Amino acid sequence: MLSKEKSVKNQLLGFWRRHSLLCVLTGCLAPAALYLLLWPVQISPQKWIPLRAPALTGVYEQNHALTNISRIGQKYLPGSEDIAFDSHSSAWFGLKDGSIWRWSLNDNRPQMMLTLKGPIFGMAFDSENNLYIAAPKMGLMRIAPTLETKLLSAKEGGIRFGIVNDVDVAADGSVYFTDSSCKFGHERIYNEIMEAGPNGRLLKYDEQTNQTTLLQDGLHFANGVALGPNDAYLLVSEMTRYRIRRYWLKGPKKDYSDIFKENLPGMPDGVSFNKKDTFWVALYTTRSPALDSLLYPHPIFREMLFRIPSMFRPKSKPYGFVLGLAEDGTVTYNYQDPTGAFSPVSSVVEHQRYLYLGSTVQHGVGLFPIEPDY
Ligand SMILES: [Ca+2]
Repeated sequence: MLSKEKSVKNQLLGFWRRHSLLCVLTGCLAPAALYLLLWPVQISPQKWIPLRAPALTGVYEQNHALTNISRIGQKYLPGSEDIAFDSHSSAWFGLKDGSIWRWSLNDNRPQMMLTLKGPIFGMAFDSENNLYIAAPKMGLMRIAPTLETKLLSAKEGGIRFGIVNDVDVAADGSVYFTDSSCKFGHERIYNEIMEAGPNGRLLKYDEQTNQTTLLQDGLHFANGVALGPNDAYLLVSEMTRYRIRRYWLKGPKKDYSDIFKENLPGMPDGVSFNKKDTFWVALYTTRSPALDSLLYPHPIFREMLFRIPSMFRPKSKPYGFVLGLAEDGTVTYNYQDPTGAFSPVSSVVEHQRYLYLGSTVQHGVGLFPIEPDY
């Protein structure tokens, strides 16, 4: 009897020894798998299959034009997403801490002018030196030359702006701006990038009537906005679709929208026009094979990634990238920095044959002489 009990005991011990690892793994992995697959998330990603990313050859030939780019205001300007010039050629910088700085020709360093609540994402002057601000925590704002500050618009159609991102001003005083998300606020930018939904809007603010008008919704992370020649149209970057849209303001295509540039080699952020012949485009990141082939086509993987703590999520590769586009969308300038020393580039503004590069992360603003030989 005793030997039979001993035998059963030994069999159980043997089974445990043989399968203990399996039991432990099953006990740990099953809840982890259930968490990754089923835990509720705030995003509702939809399937999208991007076009094959263009190779960094030809018009996108890899180069080191922006490597070793010089910087200005390194001690004073951490995280200046955008730059704007007033009619006196003073440069104005909007920082992620809400401070706004001016650097005049006579100053040996930038001066802090005022501070708003939350980060500054976009800036543009009108002809009377009123500074319009895309301040995602507040909305669309205006700062008069006296520094008097006014909130102009915070919602449209009853929907509050989530991420007011960029702004430009037409010669007639109309103010055009983007809201990247009607669903998430600026503290949840990652959510909007992962959802990559049609939550962005292009809007117009009319100072005379104090009215905000929706020009186009359904945009995918509407980001940079820039008026084209004679204010005939606007360009709007759609960051999570790797493309730039054109919205016509005049002519036979008025109120019609089409694609200006498709399948860019990265995510477009700020767009500006040099008032002559070139649109400057800041590419925030290059294309990620994992995003293009796995995450965008398969929403379930985006949901799983969303459930992983942020510290364990893959980071985008630092890469400096600026494109110049002609009025027909042809690439005319291609400046890159594969080392990513000054990246991500969030805005590019031309002034007196220099490019000023903003970045949400870098200290100081990049300064680069325009050279056509890259
Ligand atoms: Ca932006």
